[in-house]
Amino acid sequence: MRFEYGRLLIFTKEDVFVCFMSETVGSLYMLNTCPFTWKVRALLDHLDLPHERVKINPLKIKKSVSFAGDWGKTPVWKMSDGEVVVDSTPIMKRIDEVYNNGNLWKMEDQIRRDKWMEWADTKMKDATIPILYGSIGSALSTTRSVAKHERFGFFTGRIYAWLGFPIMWGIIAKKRTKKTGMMPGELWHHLLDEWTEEIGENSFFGGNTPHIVDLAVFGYMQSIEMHSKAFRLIENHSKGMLWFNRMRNSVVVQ
Ligand SMILES: N[C@@H](CCC(=O)N[C@@H](CS)C(=O)NCC(=O)O)C(=O)O
Repeated sequence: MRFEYGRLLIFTKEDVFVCFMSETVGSLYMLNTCPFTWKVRALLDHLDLPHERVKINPLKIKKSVSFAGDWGKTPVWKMSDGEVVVDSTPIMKRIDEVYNNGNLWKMEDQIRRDKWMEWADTKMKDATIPILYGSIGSALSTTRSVAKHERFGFFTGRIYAWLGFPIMWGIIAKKRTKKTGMMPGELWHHLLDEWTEEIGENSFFGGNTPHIVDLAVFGYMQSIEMHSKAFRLIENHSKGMLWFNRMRNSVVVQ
């Protein structure tokens, strides 16, 4: 039992976090290292919504979220009234709609909003695998870190770390890096240049306060931050980090 995010949490055998101080608004079925899960977490934390986090075994995703039909991926969001929403961006919009009057998704310039949400969900998404697994060293470091952070069994975690890294590095990351022709760190710097240029003189994409698009980009970056070796490659983007730290401070609960 311990305090986290200002709330009393109890770790049950299944590693389910149960919040006690207030009623929960729903349950997030998640992987600790999944970038899409981090997007939803960023929103839930920003709105300070008490919720349950159900960590699932990465080798049993389909079974663990079978209540969501054929989706078979994380994150899955189950509202306290039983409504199930899948896919990170629709989950974020639905949570904002139900618990925040849709205020974080609202934007006068809807074309700009949709364009940048799409940008985050394609460009940032595609840049995440290469930065985590783009070199043999970072691939091994990431698979070991994933094994540590996820709910694998004792042996399967170790097998994943040592057998997974050549696959992630040699096949998956190589293919994605080839697509852009840029090295992973270079690609992230390029994206953060585009992102900070779009924000311009404002503090956030949303102006003085973060928008859902800010939270989505923040989520992708937080999923990298947990793997310190990979994050070092983007930490030296000064404008990007200024925005990242502003985001961190804007989150109600940390
Ligand atoms: N577009 C989805 C992608 C979800 C996704 O690919 N999640 C990964 C984990 S990070 C997953 O569950 N993969 C298992 C699979 O594809 O079978 C989202 O934004 O939520």
